[in-house]
Order: sequence, then C-alpha cells, then structure tokens
Amino acid sequence: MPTAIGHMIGGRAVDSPTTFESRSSCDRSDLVGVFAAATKEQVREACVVAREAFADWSATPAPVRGEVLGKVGDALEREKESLSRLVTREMGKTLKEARGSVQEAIDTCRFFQSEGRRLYGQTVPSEMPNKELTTYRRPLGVVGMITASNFPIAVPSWKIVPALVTGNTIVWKPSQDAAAIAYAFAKLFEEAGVPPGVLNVVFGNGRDTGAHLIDMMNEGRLNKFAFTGSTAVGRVIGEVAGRNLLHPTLELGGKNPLVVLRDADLENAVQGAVFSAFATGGQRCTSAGNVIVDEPVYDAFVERFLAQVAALRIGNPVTFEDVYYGPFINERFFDSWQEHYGWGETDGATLAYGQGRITSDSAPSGWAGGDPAAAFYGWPTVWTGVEPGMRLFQEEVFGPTINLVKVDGVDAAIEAANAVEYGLSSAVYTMNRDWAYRFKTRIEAGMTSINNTTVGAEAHLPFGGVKSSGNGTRESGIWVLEAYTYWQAVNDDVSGRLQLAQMETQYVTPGDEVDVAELF
Ligand code: UN1
Repeated sequence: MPTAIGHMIGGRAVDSPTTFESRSSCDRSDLVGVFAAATKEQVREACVVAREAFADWSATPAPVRGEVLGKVGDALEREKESLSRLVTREMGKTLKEARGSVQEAIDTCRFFQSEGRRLYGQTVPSEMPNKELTTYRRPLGVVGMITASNFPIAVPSWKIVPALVTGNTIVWKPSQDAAAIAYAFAKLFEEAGVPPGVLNVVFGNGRDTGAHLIDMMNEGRLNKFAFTGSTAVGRVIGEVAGRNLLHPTLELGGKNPLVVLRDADLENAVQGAVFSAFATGGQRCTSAGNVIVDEPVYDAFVERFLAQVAALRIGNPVTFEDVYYGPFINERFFDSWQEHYGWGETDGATLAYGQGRITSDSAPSGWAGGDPAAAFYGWPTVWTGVEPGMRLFQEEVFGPTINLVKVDGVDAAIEAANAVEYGLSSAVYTMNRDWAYRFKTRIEAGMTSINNTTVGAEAHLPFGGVKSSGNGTRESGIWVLEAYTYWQAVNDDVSGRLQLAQMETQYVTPGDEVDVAELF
C-alpha cells in the first residue's frame, strides 16, 4: 500500500488515522492514490490556519494577488496535458473534454489575473460639502468549499480563483473521486506562490469530512460557503448557512430542456442533442434531460437521433482516445442511474434504445472493446413517449439517458421546458427570430443557448440557475465577485464639523414660478 497523501494545511502535509483510495473510474483495478481522510479536528485546524493567513493575504495588494493567479494559469498551461490525462484516468471523461475542462481553469486564471487590477469600487457624490463617498469591495474572510467529481478542475477554479483574487482564504474539500486531481491542482497554487494557509485542502468523503466542514459554519469559523453538487445537499448547506446568516454559493442539479422546433436545422439539432445528452456520459449538471421536439419534425428527428446514438463509440477513454463517453464516475452514480429504468416502466414510457449496464454479453454496437466489467459503463439510453407528468421527465438521472418528448409548436414547447423544478440551462434550435426571442424571454433558466447545446459555459459568462438549480448566486466573470466580497461604503468628511445628511442638506431655494404661456 503506497503512503497516503496528507491534507494540505498551512503548507504542511497532515496525516489522518484513516485513509481512502481513489481508483480510476475507467478501471477499478488501477489505484490512482491513497489519501488521508480528515477528522473533525483536522478540518477545524484547517479553518484556524486559514483564519490566521487571512490577515496578510487580504492586505496583499489585489494586483499582486492577481499576478500569483496568473502564475497558476502559467503552471496549468505547462501541465495541461498531464493534468488532462489525470482527469481522464481518475474520473473518466474523454481526453478531448478533459483538455477543455483544464483550459476552462486556465481561462479563469487569465480573467482574474487582470481582475486583480480592477476590482473597481465607485466614487459617489455626497449631498454635503467637503465630504466624499466611496465604495470598496472587501474580502469576506475564510471560505469553505465542497466540489463535485464531474468537473474536478474547472469548477473548483470558478470558486478558488475569484475567492483568492478578492483576498479570501480557503478550506477546500474536493470530491473523494477526484482527490488526485485536486492534489495536483492545489500543488500548482503552491508552486505559483500562494502563501501557506491561504488555500488549504482537506480530503475525505462528503458524509464525514464534508459534514465536518459544513459544521464549521455553526462554530463561526467560516464567513462563506461555496458548493457544487446535488440539490439535496445544497438544501442542507443553505439551511446551516442561513441560520448563521451566511449567503452560500449553491450550484445544484438540472433537468435541462433542449427544444427542437419545426424549422430547425435538423442535423445541427441532432448533433447538439447527442452532445448535450451523452457528453461526459450525461454526468454534467448542464446535460440535457428532456429533448422537446416539435410534432412535424418529431419522426425525422427520432430516426436521425437514434441512428447517431447507435453509432456512438463507448469505452475506456484511457485506452481508446476517440470514445464519445467513458464510464460512470463511481458505483453510487451508476446505481442511482439504473433506478430510472424502473421509473420509465412505471410511467409507461417507451424504451427506444439502451439496456442498463454494458457487459460482455450486452454491449452496444459502438462498444470500443476491452473488459466492460473493469468499471461501470452504461448503455446510451433513449426514452420516447415521455410526458411532463412522469418522474422520468422530472428527475435528474445523471447518466447517459435522454427523453424525447413530442409537443405541438413553440408555446407548448416552452410550457413543457418550464414544467420541471430545475432551471439551470436550456437550448432551442430554430431559425425563426420570433420563436427564439419567445424562448429566450420566457424560459425559466439561468443559461440559454440558441442553436447550440445545453452545455458550454465560458469562463467570463455568469454560470448558475434559477428554481431548484441554485440559490441565485452566479459563478464566473465579474458576477462571481459579488459572491466573495462585501461592499464597504465610506464617508470621508473633511469639513471639520458635525454635518448631518438629510437633516442639514442645503438645497437651493427656488425662484418665482415661470408660466411659459405668459412669456409671449
Ligand atoms: C457542471 O457540470 O457542474 O457548461 C459544470 C458546461 C461546463 C461546466 C459544467 N463548462 O457544461
């Protein structure tokens, strides 16, 4: 058994009495690393260390903090290929997608390197003389972060990089399924010159280490919490944060609609729907859940869609670089995905393609080869005859499954698209300006694509949802600055006397009333 990698607390490697293994999602016999599992005391220690580091880091000029993050971007660029391969090996997304996700972190560093030279406040006129008003963004303090396994570098970067450029310090619990990636990522922050104690990493599972970190809000050790994961856990974090008067960042689930209207470029729509449904094996919060198709093109769409699905190449992305998607990230995700077959049956939907786990006896024609039992691989699964009332339509399945839903016209499509509790991303395929406009203005979603997929956020656009997909916070771009700073309003009075706004404001006395009609 290799020695366990310790937590990164105050620049030291800290061991724990218990450890856990991170195994490749692509091949469970491939041990990627052994990691310490943080106890409550260790999580607390990380919070204390982060608090101590806050004084110096928050006093470091923002452009200097930005430069450090630029150096993180340089290190990520240099290590892009190795990191991407580690992402593919540990959590199982294809190399093309892994490279894209590392690039997303590089873009984030580039954006916030220069944001360190802005972080603008305002100058505001005072109603009193010899007095000036200004506003400043100030850091919140210590931020607790829990992130998911499906975007193990990009999504942490959306949190860590803006939190650091604005002067906060961090205790981060990455997913146990992406511990090695998190370790490598955090090492690059160290290399770039992020001082000890500013970014602390505690490894472990959600049930124990994650719960300890959440509990640190109750101990008053955190000033902010940021989470990407399930809506159920997000609600728990929201409750604890609310009781402690903290405003958490919550990026939660989705059941994202992709609408194909009767005038759409059908080939473009089919390709967009296939990618939205099956990229990362459907394990994105932005994956499409329901493809809602306009009646006149429904049959043609289904035919083309099923043909493309049947041709998808699936397999181990470490050995077969050209597969469309790889394995489930872990057994738990696979188990909960399998349950949806039961829902479909109960709901009376039609299983048009797919049959659960890929095995040597049951593999789709696109199976790339190799031993399917080495990991958890799922058939691409397509349901037809799905309607909004069905559980299949409503609940996120987080796997390679898509529902095809028939509607009549743009208004019915929008109604169906809005008939879920989630509101993360959405897409419409149409050439009609009016229909696209109607969709854009009426859809209940934080993100909307016109003639593109439900995925594909960029580092400088706001990312986040409405309804049960989050609590309205946004990540990325200038919008995320609101999540990691508070506004300080400053009154700077040089009048040398007690002057009272509102009560002593010297407004000009008006002259005699002018009646324009009388003038000529
Ligand atoms: C997520 O699944 O949590 O837009 C994030 C996308 C990616 C990010 C997804 N850039 O699909």
